[in-house]
Amino acid sequence: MAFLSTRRAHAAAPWLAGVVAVGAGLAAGEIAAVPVSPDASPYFAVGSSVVDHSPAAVREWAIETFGIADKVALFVGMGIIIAAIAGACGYLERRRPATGSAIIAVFAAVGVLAAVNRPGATWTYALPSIIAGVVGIVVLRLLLAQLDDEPSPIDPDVHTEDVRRQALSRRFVLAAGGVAVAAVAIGVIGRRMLSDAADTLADRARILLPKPAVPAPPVPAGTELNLSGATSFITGNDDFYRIDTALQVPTLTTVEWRLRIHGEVDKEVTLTWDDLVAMPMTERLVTLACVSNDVGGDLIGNARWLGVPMQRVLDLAGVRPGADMLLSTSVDGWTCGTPISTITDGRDALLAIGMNGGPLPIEHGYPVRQVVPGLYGYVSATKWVVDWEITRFSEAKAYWTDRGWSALGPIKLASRIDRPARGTSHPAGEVVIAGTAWAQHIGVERVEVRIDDGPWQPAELATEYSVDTWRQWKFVWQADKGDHTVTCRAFDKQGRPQVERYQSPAPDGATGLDERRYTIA
Ligand SMILES: Nc1nc2c(c(=O)[nH]1)N[C@H]1C(S)=C(S)[C@@H](COP(=O)(O)O)O[C@H]1N2
Ligand SMILES: [Mo]
Repeated sequence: MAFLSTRRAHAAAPWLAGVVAVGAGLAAGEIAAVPVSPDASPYFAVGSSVVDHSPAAVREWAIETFGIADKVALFVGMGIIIAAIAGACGYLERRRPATGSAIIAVFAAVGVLAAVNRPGATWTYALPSIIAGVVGIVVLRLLLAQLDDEPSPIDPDVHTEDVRRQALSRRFVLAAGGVAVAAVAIGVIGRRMLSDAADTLADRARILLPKPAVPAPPVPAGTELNLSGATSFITGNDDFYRIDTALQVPTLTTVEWRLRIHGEVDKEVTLTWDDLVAMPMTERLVTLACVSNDVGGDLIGNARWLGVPMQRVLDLAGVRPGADMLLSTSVDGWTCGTPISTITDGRDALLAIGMNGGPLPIEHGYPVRQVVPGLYGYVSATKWVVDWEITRFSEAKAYWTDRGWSALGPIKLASRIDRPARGTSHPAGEVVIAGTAWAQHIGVERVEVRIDDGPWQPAELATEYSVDTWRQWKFVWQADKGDHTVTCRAFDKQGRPQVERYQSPAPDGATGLDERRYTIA
């Protein structure tokens, strides 16, 4: 404390407050960038923009002078400049309140601009810089407030002044020191997570997927009805629903990835990425649905998956007789119990590495996940999968079955209205209703539509792609004036109709019919 009990130290306090506050803001920016993207970190977004926009001559000079350490030099240089300006912010804020805050706000705005202009950026890239700015300003004001109680120099009681100044100094030092320690800790953690994410992104950009030995059959004309507002037959990666328990998307590279197969097997096997990609690949279109998908919901998507048949991988280890469950675990510890019969009965259960022509997106399980046609995701679709234990349903439970959901989760027969949008108005006459229906691994036989309490009428079905993909349908309605309710129902190829009685998703998937209300004017 002693160093702050002198006048000079007091003069330095606002500078220190500025540096600590801006440091805290930058640390907050790092941690806030973690759920967004490594490119959204204000510090690195600005640094990268400087690199991208500096003239070639400057870049060459930097490379000549600093060699391969040119980027390190840039970030260290930026750090020194930022620290100097940050100190000045503290000084200015102390002399004329709000001036330092204004400069920090300008900094934050520069961060926002740099971040939203990174390749592939979305508006969420702005958030870390905004958070950094807010934290910087709030911390600066709080720290300077610790100095504000300082007694006036004309205080007649010199002795008291010394005592109060001592106490004040201690408070300021404790606050500034505490914030600085927290900022460094948070900044380091944030940076670690961001560089892990950056490693995974780089790994994903580098890998080449093998060509399928067994390609997916082409999508025939007529599978896609091409009606505006209807769901497309293949769901793009960005539109594909995402469900998992991961607060932080696991970051795993193909170099780190292993799949250990153990339990009731003839021999334990550990597979590397190279082992996996050396096996013949199968490509399939499979519709994946979440058990939490309510009637009319959108937690379902159809994608082109590339992977090794799970049966072949099981065969490497050899399943012992009596075992009936594959208990798979993700790198972040989520577990899933899949009936071994659904892997060995000839359906296209895949240990997938590709989605819609590229590597798996990181949030969809990079580098390796499971896809089993016919089963809800919670019992089949482990993302970031790293461990397979061969066991029995009588012995093991998995993440969701431990929380009351059914051990078995075949996807229920369902249909959905996709257009026109719910609650819209239309002129009397022809209204084209369209939707999707799915009877996974069985196939959709028929879809019917009912207007109000009228009779069930057949809808026109799109061409079937396979029993493992959803099927589009449409119904041309001659609508007359009034408020109407349109309902749909599907039948599967075993002749079973959709269950009409409503049941909520827990414990084994929703039932009930999708209906929509429209006004015909
Ligand atoms: N590691 C992991 N895998 C998981 C889950 C999870 O929470 N963790 N959720 C499952 C559930 S409930 C579903 S519906 C699917 C969703 O896959 P998607 O996010 O690629 O659409 O992933 C499955 N795989
Ligand atoms: Mo799910």
